[in-house]
Amino acid sequence: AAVVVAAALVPVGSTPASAAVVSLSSVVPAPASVAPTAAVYTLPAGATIQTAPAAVDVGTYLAGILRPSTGYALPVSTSTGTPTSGIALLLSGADPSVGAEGYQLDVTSAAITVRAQTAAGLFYGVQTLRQLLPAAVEARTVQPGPWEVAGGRIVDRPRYAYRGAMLDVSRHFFGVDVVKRYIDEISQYKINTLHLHLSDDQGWRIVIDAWPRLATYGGSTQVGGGPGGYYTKAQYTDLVAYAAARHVTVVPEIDMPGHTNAALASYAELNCDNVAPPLYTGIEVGFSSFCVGKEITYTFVRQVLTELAALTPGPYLHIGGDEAHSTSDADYRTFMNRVQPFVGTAGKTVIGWHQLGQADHTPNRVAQFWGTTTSDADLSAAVAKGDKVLLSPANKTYLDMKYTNETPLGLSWAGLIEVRTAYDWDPGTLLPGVPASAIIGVEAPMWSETLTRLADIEFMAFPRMPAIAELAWSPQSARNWDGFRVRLGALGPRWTTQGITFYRSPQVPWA
Ligand code: TNX
Repeated sequence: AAVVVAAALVPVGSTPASAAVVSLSSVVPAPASVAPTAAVYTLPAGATIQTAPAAVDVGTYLAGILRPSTGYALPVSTSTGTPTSGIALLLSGADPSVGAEGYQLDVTSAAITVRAQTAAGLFYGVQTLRQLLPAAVEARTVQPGPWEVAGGRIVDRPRYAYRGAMLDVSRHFFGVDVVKRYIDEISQYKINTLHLHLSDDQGWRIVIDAWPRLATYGGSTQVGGGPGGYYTKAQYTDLVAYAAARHVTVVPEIDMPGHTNAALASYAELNCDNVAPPLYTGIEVGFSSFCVGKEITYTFVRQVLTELAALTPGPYLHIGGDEAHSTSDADYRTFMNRVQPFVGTAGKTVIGWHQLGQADHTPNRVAQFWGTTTSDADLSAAVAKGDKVLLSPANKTYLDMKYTNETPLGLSWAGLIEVRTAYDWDPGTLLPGVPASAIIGVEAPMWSETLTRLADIEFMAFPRMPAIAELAWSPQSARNWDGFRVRLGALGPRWTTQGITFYRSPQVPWA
């Protein structure tokens, strides 16, 4: 099922109003298979969106994208009949190879049909269709059209089940609107998991009823001393639902036993010496630790994780475990071996940074690798114990690393990450000691020590987040840098229309 990843734009000579029809082979992430035809579909003003009853939400989502720019009514109707015109989203008849998240897209001169086995598959088919329409479709005011789509068939499915992005809302707090916008952006590229780093030394960002000062005091500042903030349970639940409507699962993280100054500052009794440290607004790491020998530590962690699990429909709770430099190795194991079962008791699966490999295995545990080398003792221990592995190598996937020495934002401890560095590697072979079958996916973390607003997040994410999304979605055989840089460059006008701030990497031929 290899694909030809060809040039991005195919000129259409006879239609002066539209410079070009987007090529079926220009989609990011690259589909598993693409078969173009000479046909062209033109969306008529009277088109309807026909959906299977169980996929009305996907139809409504598509209509929400298309109506403002086309000015068309695009009514959404439920029907399972064979479509003869307009756009149909069907839960039957897809090539069985599409599996649980894939889709089949057929474009003829008469109609567009997306078929899948699930609403998620249809949602990804819709994201592909969206990219095949002219970039002006992303405008929020009526544009002239015509709304043409190149003919052919795409049969597509993801390489990995876990396709992640992480946002650090602790070092700088980002409100619900910013996080929703980032969810919209990642879901365009078929990312299905948003990991929220909800606690760290600089801030605690979620209300916990049993320990209210975590949010009201522990959340009251951030790096640089600004006001910080936190999510109420209602706001957090709204975020989780917004993500779910875009087929994104939220994975909440409470980082421990290190990275805990905000909690220790909020409750003196959590400290071994019963003295609360001051709030922290710098960017050092590794100086804080929960008090491993105190029983109240475990009461606290159990209550926090239980409340968090109750807010979390997804399968995972992330318990951090990185850079616990102020916790001895023995204490680290003692702490994690006591804490991990709280996650299982709350009905969730443990995920943690790969240092967690030091602690006992728990069922289905995931170790998130953030190293910069190709082997690591803690990771090997995790894999030997049966852990699955999520790949976030810091020197390739860290969206907070600078692109070049001149990048005004970001850090550089893991290296400079230009677009090619982020893109040009194979998740299946990065770690020679880890069998490909242990890899569940790839995640791109965005740490926020230097990032204070949406435009900063976007500048660091674009174009590297779509690059990592392609690693997680596309078969290795469909990927190569020479084709990718052209497909990426063709997305520039689309991002401009969407109002996305992005880095115009000199490695990419921007359209
Ligand atoms: C390392 S990676 C950290 C974070 C920092 C990040 C900055 C990891 C698990 N820990 O605490 O924010 O570097 O790049």
